[in-house]
Amino acid sequence: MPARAARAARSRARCAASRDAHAAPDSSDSCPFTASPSQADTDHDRVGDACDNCLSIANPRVSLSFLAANPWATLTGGQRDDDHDGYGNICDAKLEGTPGTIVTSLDLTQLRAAAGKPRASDACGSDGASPCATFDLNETGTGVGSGDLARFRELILKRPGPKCEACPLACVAGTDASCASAQ
Ligand SMILES: [Ca+2]
Ligand SMILES: [Ca+2]
Ligand SMILES: [Ca+2]
Repeated sequence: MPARAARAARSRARCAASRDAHAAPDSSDSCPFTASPSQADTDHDRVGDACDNCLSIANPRVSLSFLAANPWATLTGGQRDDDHDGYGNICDAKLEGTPGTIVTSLDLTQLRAAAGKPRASDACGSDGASPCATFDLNETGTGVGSGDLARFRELILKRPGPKCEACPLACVAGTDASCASAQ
């Protein structure tokens, strides 16, 4: 094969293997849908800084089968984000129905009203009707509990995040959950 044709063939092969059009193939790309030439990953959770919904806290993407097994769940960029605001659960203690942008004691009141409830139910918060998944702040266990309270204490008096800047994070929901129309 002439050299030029060989170069073109190699280029086509690279494009086919990398959907964000830079050198890393999707199989090893920390951001397969967002251009991330440096592949930087500050919190070492294998989600690149350019597409991480919690930049400074490790929160790996869930498996491809997660939503089928957990239909209450919602993801952005393949990571847990059950209120689908672009901030992963693990860095987002700003809970539904509380005013302001900083996590306060009002959010703690909501979390306490969710204590002991199964994360798959919609019986949480002070109204007893909020999705409990949004209170699963440590993304661990089947209910809202002491681990989520411990995570909350790390987040109180802070804003949610930080997350990747200006990253379009696709929202994907299980069959019982939903995504906001505008992300
Ligand atoms: Ca990361
Ligand atoms: Ca992270
Ligand atoms: Ca969130």
